[in-house]
Amino acid sequence: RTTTLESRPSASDDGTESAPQPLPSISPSSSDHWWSDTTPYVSKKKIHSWFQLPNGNWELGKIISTSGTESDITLPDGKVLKVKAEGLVPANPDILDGVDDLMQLSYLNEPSVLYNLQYRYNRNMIYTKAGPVLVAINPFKKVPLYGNDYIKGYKNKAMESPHVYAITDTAIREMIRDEVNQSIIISGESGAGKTETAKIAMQYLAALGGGSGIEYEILKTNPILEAFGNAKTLRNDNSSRFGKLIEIHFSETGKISGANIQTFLLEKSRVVQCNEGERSYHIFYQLCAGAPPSLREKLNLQSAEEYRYLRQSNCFSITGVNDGEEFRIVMEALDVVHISKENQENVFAMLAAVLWLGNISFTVIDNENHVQPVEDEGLFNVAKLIGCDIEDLKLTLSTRKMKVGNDIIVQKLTLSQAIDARDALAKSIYASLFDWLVEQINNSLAVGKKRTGRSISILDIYGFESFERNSFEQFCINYANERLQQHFNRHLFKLEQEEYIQDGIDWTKVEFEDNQDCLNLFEKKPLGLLSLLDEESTFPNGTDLTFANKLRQHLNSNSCFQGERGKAFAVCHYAGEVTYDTTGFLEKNRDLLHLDSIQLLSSCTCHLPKQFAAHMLLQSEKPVVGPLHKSGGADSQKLSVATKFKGQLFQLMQRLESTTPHFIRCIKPNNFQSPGSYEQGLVLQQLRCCGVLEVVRISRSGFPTRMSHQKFARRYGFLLLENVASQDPLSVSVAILHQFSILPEMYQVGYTKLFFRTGQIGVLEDTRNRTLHGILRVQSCFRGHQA
Ligand code: AD9
Ligand code: MG
Repeated sequence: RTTTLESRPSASDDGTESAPQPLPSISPSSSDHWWSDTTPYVSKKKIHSWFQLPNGNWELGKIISTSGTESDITLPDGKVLKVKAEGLVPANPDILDGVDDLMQLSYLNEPSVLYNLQYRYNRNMIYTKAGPVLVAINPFKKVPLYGNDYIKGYKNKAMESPHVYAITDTAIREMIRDEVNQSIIISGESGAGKTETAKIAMQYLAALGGGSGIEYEILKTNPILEAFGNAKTLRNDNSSRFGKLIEIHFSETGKISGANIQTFLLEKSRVVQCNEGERSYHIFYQLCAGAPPSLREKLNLQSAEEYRYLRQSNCFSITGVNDGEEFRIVMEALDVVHISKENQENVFAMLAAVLWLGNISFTVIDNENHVQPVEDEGLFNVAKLIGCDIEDLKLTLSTRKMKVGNDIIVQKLTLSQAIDARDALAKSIYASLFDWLVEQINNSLAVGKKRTGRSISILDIYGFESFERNSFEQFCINYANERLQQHFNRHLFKLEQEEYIQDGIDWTKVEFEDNQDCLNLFEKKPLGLLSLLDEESTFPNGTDLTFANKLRQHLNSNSCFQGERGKAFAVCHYAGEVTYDTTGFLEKNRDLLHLDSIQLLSSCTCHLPKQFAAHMLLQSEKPVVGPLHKSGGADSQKLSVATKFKGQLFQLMQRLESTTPHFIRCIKPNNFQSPGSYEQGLVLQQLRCCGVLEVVRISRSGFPTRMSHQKFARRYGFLLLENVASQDPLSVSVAILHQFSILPEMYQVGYTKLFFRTGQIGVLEDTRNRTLHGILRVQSCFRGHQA
């Protein structure tokens, strides 16, 4: 990494109006022991201290006496308690209540961090810095922190308290200053607020403007993608079921010139099946509730309750959401991204076709359980909506053509095979529609075709999930989160410390929770979860159970793996242990669509299904075969879902590696999506998972700002009073440090670079800016005189 970090908001120059400032005497220049919570804490009299209640929560008390191993503590309400002295943890002085960077805490320990975050949260200050990382706690209510006045405030630096706007502003500044692409990486559990945070960052970027309304268009992609890619789950009423990287391009003048959206692995199983209390994708309910009468008639649209796919989970509405109104918002947004009315109607026709597909049922026609689709409105509507021959549709749903030697034979499907074929068709139409929409949006956003400038990417993927029952989807989602966690670790712990050591400065290593073992468990070849899954998926006789058995057989020695009974296994993720049920793993991983179905789509008179079919054929270079075609073998297989996903993630990480990352960690304060409730245990678990305390520790004792001797000498050399033109960069640098009386404990001189503690470079930058400003003024005066 070559970028410097000097403009990061820091403890000393990051004041807010509302949050109190630290004691002047407490500054990082004192030796390190004063903040370290690893030093044994001597429980002194009258000192405020944290102690833990039996329920695990921390409570603040004042020590009145200590004898032996026990201390007497008074609580704020006057009660006196006897507690174990060794369990006491030092509390910070009141004046540090609610500091806006955890780096400012005198005592850095878990209860103090929890308390500080809660203190701020209770006052609607949901953002707090943890060194370079922005911590955002989901308020689950509207907070008065956004909008034009705030955007202006952060733009002209009138406001500096931690905020998504502030971190986005930093990204813009660093992009311009360092000429390096930037990324804003948002992580956190499901429901923690990633998608909202991503939108807030986009809002700030959009305020930079671009001309041609491109920034408005970019914002309008959100309601569209959320309608088609988000759904109500048990964790989040608006849960993203796909990952998204939006890359916003800038022109050389710093204006937005276009954007590109990349999406990752949409959860398509949700289209045909979802759990009690959850919903399918929002757009289905929106369409049913909001379609105008003419459209309803054309699509023969019924209410959501009439469709089997929507009915099965017994949940149709979301509290506080008007699906009909949302539909109008989506239609408007589709206009904005230049999707023609005709195409919009085609999109809605595909949605209706998916819904009607779910209503197709079958009758058994012989004693081998072979079936035929029932000729009812479901069948008729699907044929009409996608524009295919009704007899072709019936055949596709009830038979399978197979090649045996040189002959084509037709095999009848059993009931469960027919249902699978029907559902596979519905899923593939929906997933193709989603991809098609993203493609249209990208065409519309690619205004500035000549991409000369830089970019800022915002990453918002589905958060870590752990349900009662976890399937293939959670397996992929949690794997993605492991990858992201590693990127976070790499940048904040590994690279940071490696750089200190390489450049030969004094440094005691800070340990962090490395998740490499868990990633190995997934990725190792040939004996990792993904390889074994792929192998079993290609075996003709492989089943979910044989897969689970194989895992137990090969992976039991891995410390992150736990074999369970039957078809289950567990993985120790960085964010906690998750037990997966392998039921459906192989089929979802194979994700086969029979050639018959693709041929049916190609034969359609409507252009969308035709396009989908062409795309599917292109994706699977080799002919697609069904599970009935028992030849197996790698040569007849298209890429498995897991392998494709892994490839996408690797690409994503590569892309992110070429950017300067800015991390936002979203935290969910309770599991009920309810405002005002802050559960210490839940927050603490999330803070621990992402190593927030360690990040703060490194940032505080570390040297987050660095600059090569050359750059430093070039940048500030002209401020020197004595003439040093002939000297080498290191001597010039040292002269600058002396002239500005930078304290020795505030920097270290490495072999190639100078390393500074937080905030140190600020003084120099200010002087430089003032001086440059002065020079410019003098020059313009001078030119004025000449003229
Ligand atoms: V998932 O991994 O996609 O399931 P996210 O994306 O982390 O999840 P999301 O952004 O969807 O969570 O936030 C969940 C809900 O929290 C939102 O629907 C809002 O109701 C609420 N939320 C989140 N952030 C804010 C905020 N800054 N202000 C107000 C918020 N409400
Ligand atoms: Mg989300």
